[in-house]
Parts: sequence; C-alpha cells; structure tokens
Amino acid sequence: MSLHLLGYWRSSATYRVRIALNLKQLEYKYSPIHLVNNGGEQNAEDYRRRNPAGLVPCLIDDDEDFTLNQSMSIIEFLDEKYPSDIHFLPKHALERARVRGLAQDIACDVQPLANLRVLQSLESFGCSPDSKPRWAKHWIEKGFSALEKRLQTRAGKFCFGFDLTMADIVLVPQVYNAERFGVDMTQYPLIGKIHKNCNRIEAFQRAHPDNQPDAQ
Ligand SMILES: N[C@@H](CCC(=O)N[C@@H](CS)C(=O)NCC(=O)O)C(=O)O
Repeated sequence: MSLHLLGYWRSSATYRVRIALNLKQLEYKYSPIHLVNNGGEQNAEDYRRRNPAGLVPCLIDDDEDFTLNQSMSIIEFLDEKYPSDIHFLPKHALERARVRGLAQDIACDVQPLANLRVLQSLESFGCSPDSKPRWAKHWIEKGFSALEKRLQTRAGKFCFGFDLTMADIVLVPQVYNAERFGVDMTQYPLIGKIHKNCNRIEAFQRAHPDNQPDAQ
C-alpha cells in the first residue's frame, strides 16, 4: 500500500479525506496543490491529467496504479478496502441511506455553491467583489438551517446517533469553511455540539487545515 493524497490545506473536500485516512490509521504521502498560486495548480496540465475536473482532492495508490477523485467516493473506498473498528457507514440499508443523505446535504447542496471557481465566476456575471463572501455565507446558512432541523431527529453525540460516520467527516470541514465566511455558529447549536465532539478526536485534530505542511 502506498497512498498519496493530492490536495490543499484549506480545501474542505481534502480535509474530509484526511480525517478518513487518519481514522483508518493509514499512512499517506501528501502533495500540496495550491489552488491560488500560478493561476491555480489544479488547472495545470499535469494535474488535469489526474483529474480533468481540476478539483482537489485526488487519492493515488502508487502500488496499484490508480487515481480516485470525489472525496465521498474516496471515503467509501477507504471504508471498504481497509476494514477496522470504525465503519463510516452503518450496516443497515436504511441507516446507510440516511447517513449518505446527511453527508450529501453538505457535500452536494452546500459546498459546491461556495467553491473557489464559483466565487471566482461571480464577478463575470456582474456581481461585485464584496458579494462573494455574502454569497458563500448565504448558501452555507441556508444549508445549515435545514441540516440543524434534520439533525434534531438523527443526532446523538454525532450526526447519526452515537457512532461516528461519514456525515461527521463531511460536517466538520464545512463548519471550518462556515467560520471562514463569518457564519455565526451559535445559530446551529446541534451542529456546534457535534463539531466540538468530533474535534476531541485526535484523527480530526491532525486533519485540521492549520496542521498541514502547506498551511499559510
Ligand atoms: N465534489 C468534490 C468537490 C471538490 C472540490 O470542490 N474541491 C475544491 C476545494 S474544496 C477545489 O478543488 N476547488 C478548486 C477550484 O474551484 O478551482 C469532492 O468532494 O471531492
């Protein structure tokens, strides 16, 4: 096994994969892809050969010679390929669908709207530069308001009862992102509580953007 993560310290999708790798206690090599310098290294030809979408992260297995993109697919792959005491998805089909639903509430319906390339495009559609952070904050708050309600019937210590799941792995980086955009997290007490519980776990702490070699 020779895992190699290509990502960016502040990328929430990369942060998700770091948490999953740490929870599975997997060692990996890390290569930073700077999303801003040089017009964004994710747009460079050699990176686009790996991921034509020009998005991070990518997980490469150098021994078996394959590359994976899409953080949630990577997380599920790690869960299946490296069984351990921690399972990112429940065994029961209905519960699995619910956990995936919670994760997708964030990964499909919130994060893409405030992604760098979306924010960079806003000006070309006539929006003022100062509307960019307001746009991001708006969509995060809309997503978190709905999630906070959904969690009222799902959450315990974590998003789905008392077991750590993929939903928590996706939630924590989104809270980090929300705080960057000045979202007042006291509006979402359940999300705040789960975030705090996750961040007591060493695997989450080590995955934090500030603890990455490319952190600025
Ligand atoms: N759905 C993708 C999202 C990947 C994504 O949006 N990556 C962002 C960083 S979090 C990115 O590479 N942005 C670069 C850009 O927008 O140019 C995943 O989960 O892996």
